[in-house]
Amino acid sequence: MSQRDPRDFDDGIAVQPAKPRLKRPRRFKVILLNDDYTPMDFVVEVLETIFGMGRHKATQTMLHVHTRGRAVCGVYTRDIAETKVQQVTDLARSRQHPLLCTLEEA
Ligand code: TYC
Repeated sequence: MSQRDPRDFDDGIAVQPAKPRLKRPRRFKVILLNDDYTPMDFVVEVLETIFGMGRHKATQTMLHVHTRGRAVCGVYTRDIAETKVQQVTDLARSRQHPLLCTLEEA
């Protein structure tokens, strides 16, 4: 005798599909600010080592900050963005440069 497959019978109960429970994580821009004292080659080094840019993109981004005042270096989830800001700040201070880096929600 064939078995009653429970998937074929809802016994009159209306079944509401579950709502998707995961929201997209908030994203944060990491922004580098211009100043008059930090050497250009140090900024290029930061963009290469902390933001994974190649030499050409790092140089273009540094020059954008130098001429326009600021640039977005990358967009990340909050923890990663905060870590990038801390890494930039720690490296700059260790070399005694006043370079500023900050976060903005994307
Ligand atoms: N303005 C700096 C100079 O003339 C260079 C610089 C570029 C500094 C980008 C900070 O985020 C910066 N040496």
